[in-house]
Amino acid sequence: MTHAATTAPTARPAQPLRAHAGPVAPRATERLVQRPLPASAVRLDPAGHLGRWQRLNADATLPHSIGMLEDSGALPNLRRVTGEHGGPFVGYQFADSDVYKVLEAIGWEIGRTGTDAFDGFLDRTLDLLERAQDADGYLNSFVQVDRPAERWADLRWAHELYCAGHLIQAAVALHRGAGRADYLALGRRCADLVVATFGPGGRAGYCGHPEVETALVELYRETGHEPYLATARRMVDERGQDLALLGPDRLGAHYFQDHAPVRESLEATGHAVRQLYLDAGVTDVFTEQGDDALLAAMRAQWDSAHHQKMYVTGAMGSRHFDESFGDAYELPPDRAYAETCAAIADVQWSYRMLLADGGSRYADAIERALLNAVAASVSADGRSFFYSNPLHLREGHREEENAPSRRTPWYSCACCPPNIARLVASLHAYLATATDDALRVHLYGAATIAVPEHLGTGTVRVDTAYPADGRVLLEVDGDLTGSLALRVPGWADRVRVAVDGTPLAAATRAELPLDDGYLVLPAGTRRVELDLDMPATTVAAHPRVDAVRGSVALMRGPVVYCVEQADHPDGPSVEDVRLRAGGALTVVPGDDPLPRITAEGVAADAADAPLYRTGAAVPAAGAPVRLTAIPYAQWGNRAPGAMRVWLPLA
Ligand code: FUB
Ligand code: ZN
Repeated sequence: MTHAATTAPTARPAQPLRAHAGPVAPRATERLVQRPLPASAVRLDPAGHLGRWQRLNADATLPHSIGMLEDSGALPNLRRVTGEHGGPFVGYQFADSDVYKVLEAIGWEIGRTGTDAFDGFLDRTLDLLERAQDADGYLNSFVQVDRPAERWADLRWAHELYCAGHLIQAAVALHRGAGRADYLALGRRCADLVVATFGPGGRAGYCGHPEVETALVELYRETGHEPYLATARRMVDERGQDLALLGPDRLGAHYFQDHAPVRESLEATGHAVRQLYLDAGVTDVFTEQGDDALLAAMRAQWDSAHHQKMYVTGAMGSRHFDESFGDAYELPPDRAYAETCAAIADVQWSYRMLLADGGSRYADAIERALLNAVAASVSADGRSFFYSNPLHLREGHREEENAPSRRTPWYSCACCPPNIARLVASLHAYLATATDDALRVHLYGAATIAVPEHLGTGTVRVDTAYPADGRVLLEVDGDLTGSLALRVPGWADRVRVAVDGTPLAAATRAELPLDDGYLVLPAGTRRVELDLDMPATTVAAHPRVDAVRGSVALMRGPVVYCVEQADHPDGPSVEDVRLRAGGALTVVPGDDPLPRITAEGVAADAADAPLYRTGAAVPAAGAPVRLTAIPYAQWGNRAPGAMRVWLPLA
């Protein structure tokens, strides 16, 4: 995305930054292939690609979201509980979770910068939440006021546990990032009630929308209190066991991932965000407690989602009707639902799989989703958002609220915007991990990484314009006594490496001696130049993705491109363009750090063509056109118009 400069000042830290963990901080390490670094060990350079995004998030997305919590009714809903607001409940039953996601984002933001800019909001909101929370820890503004007799009565739809999960995650983030024991206590009161109600010895039950599982595990990690973990485990174990806990629904049991026990559920199905949040929670439970059947199911789930049901942008979920995964290879570009939250959930889950299972494929998936699907969901000014992320916007698109032609400032179901805020505020935590003997770098961005104590002292400085180009310079300032393992992305064909000034290899990825996708450089390495060739290329989908058969997408490195009408103001319609097979693709630098791609195409105006023609299998040849493609993440920031990722070949 193009990150416009913003002017809102970010308060400077008054104190040295706190050392703190990021969103995932496993306690049990014996099953982990690698461990997270503390979030405070990684600082993204504010001038780099990811760092600019974090700055935009802090300066624009977060303040905007705080304002929208008021305007959308989410905070007034909570004031109904305290009697300060007399209007009706506004929005969906789970609107409280919008507040919690913003709070979570603030926790990571304070941890990252030490800012005090949000302290007033934090204090006011804590005061409100504490007063709204029932004495036994219950907090749900819809149920408390409108259905007081129906606590935990509608596990299928009421989202009480889902909201509790987001409250718990906010509490953990604010405790880790900002040292807020008051927020942790608020979250624990709620979690203790969840444990008392649904934990061991309590009634059986789990939420129609998974989320609380991963939250409870993280709270266990933060506090060491075992019942949180045991409750998450119980919810994972009970799900899909035909206990009639959620009951029948017009959307079917698959929608809720309640059709089969978790260990037997090997295909990504049903509501995409629900499936992916559940998978994150299951992976967390495996990490803490073991059970190889859980890991095996997660591997199968991951393969199903990523090898059969993922868009080229990393987005997931192709059906609008129930926001769900489709069948294998059902990936229509124009009717892609591709909800922002699903891409975010996939980043969160794939990171947990990276920790638990290792392998650069997980980091490849994180990078793909982050730089394409998630990045596209935010406007250049950080204040409007896509909910669904189609790969083709048709001329004259008939808009639906969740499928607009342009990003909008908020949604009546506002799950996505604050979800972006919490992910981006914690992005630095995803960059690198450690094993007993190596520092592993997974995502490339200009950054400084503190060497973990067990691997020496000092920092590793990463200088790169990635993904604008593929050159990454890593320099050790201090003493790295372990090795340095660098992910060689799956998209990279040709790689040059120089270590301490000595060229090691100029090789194809397949020729490199990679360990699970990582190039491992020995202890004592001081300077590595990694140069990943980043030509513009075409990418074709599996032949069974009928919706884009005969088409290709343009990519450069990890970045997916699209053709937008705004770059072809005098025609042709991007609906009618085709790419000349084998034609040159030219990388054209411009104002934005990410270059454009120009390509040879043809176009024949098809606006008046009959819907069906007899006997003409091949479309008529068209006139030559010069096509301009921009990064998909940047589409929709200029004049409205059609856009497409997949280009039929001429
Ligand atoms: O149900 C809560 C959230 O609202 C889901 O995760 C989104 O898909 C939207 O339906
Ligand atoms: Zn969403």
